[in-house]
Amino acid sequence: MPTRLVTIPFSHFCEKARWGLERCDLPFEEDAHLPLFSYLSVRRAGGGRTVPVLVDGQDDGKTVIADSTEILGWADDRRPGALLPTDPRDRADALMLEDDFDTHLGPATRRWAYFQLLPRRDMDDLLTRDVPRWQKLALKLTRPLAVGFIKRGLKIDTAGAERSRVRIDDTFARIAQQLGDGRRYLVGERFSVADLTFAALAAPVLLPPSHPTEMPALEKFSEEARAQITAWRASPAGEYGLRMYRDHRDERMTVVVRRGATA
Ligand SMILES: N[C@@H](CCC(=O)N[C@@H](CS)C(=O)NCC(=O)O)C(=O)O
Repeated sequence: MPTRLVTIPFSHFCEKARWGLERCDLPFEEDAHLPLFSYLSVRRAGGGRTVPVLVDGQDDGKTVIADSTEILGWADDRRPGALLPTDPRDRADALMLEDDFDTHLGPATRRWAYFQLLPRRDMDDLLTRDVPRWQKLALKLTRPLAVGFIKRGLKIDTAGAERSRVRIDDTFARIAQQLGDGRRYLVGERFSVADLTFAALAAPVLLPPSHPTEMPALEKFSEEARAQITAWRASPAGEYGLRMYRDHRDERMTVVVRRGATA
């Protein structure tokens, strides 16, 4: 049985797990769903509430991992050093940064990007790519209800988007400071889980061209949002995040079967 990754395809925490698995050259099938509809598959797989959830095919699905950080730890155990530095101090630093990005940057970029894009029905085709057909249809029929639910659940409103913008600025400023001495990676001399997590979780506001799920075109955003994205992309942290995508995520290392695409 193949290893399965239950996802919301455009979720940046899912991209974090997907990138880590591909970097470790571990094959998997992606089982893609829309937000809210994902609960069913997550529960059925043995997860909690959120995606990504990995179901290990090597032991007939007995091992279920329901958190992106733990999925990357599982992947690194199989390819030691591919994601986590082997030096204990560097490893601790990388894990601390990963946790910081998971806690602060990830929720902020998600809220800011949702705030910009949720009102746009013309984004639905992009967001529903690869999910089962019945979910696309269900979204069409229940859109106002589903969007209202997501907005309330994630506090997506003008004040929340502004708080998130400030939080993204804060993280970008801290990263710029850290990169100020000319280093190419956040920890040590090599790409690690810290770089991967920053780039994946910043992707919704950097729109990297080599992102594996198609990102919305810049023109789809309001003028104000376009100016903000352009400024983030040109900032030292933004340039670094885009460089991580360019240099370390330019092609797929495994074939990903999106099961939803054929369902
Ligand atoms: N700590 C989790 C967070 C994952 C997460 O927030 N996933 C979101 C998608 S980006 C989710 O599943 N949201 C559905 C929900 O919270 O109900 C991880 O790193 O895996």
